[in-house]
Amino acid sequence: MQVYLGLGSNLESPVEQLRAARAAIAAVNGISETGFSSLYRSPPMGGKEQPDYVNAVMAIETELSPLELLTVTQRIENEQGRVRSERWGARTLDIDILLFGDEVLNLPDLIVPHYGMAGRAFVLYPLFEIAPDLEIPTHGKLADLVSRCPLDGLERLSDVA
Ligand code: A4P
Ligand code: MG
Repeated sequence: MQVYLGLGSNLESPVEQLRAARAAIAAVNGISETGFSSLYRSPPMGGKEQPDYVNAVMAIETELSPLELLTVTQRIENEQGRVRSERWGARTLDIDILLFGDEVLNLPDLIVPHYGMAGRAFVLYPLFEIAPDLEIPTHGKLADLVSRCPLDGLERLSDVA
């Protein structure tokens, strides 16, 4: 199954967080990496006083079920990402399952397509970079979503994580 993951971090070294997350995800049995976007910086969505985020999108092929994949991504968040933060809301590592093939899932623990993705520049632009022809279930063409989505301060950082 072709899957897209959204990675985000606003710890002091978010680039390192994303690098570690990418390696950890790619090392899982039943997952292989098929693409990785540039890194992008953006101001925190939601207006809370916290550091800027670094975001990226990773493409994988997986034999895991959606819930198995969620267990894996949450384990990686816990093991490598989440450390105690004094600031409420700041993230060392957040991994969102954006798309799982063209499945539409409304499970108690897993909503796919990810509920916020259609309006978030820090998801849409990196996704468009690696999969410009995507059709998002229930939302339509990715290219149309991107063209309607203001940058909101999004900035491309570098070509490779
Ligand atoms: N869950 C349901 N659907 C999914 C899915 N598709 N992928 C459930 C992953 N998880 C999913 O997640 C809470 C619960 O969502 C999980 O237990 C899972 O069962 P969480 O990661 O523990 O909590 P969260 O991330 O704080 O909540 P939420 O609502 O997912 O926050 P967001 O939407 O991820 O936003 N600003 C910028 N610039 N860049 C960012 O990346 N990220 C956030 C977090 C806020 N502002 C940001 C950014
Ligand atoms: Mg999340």
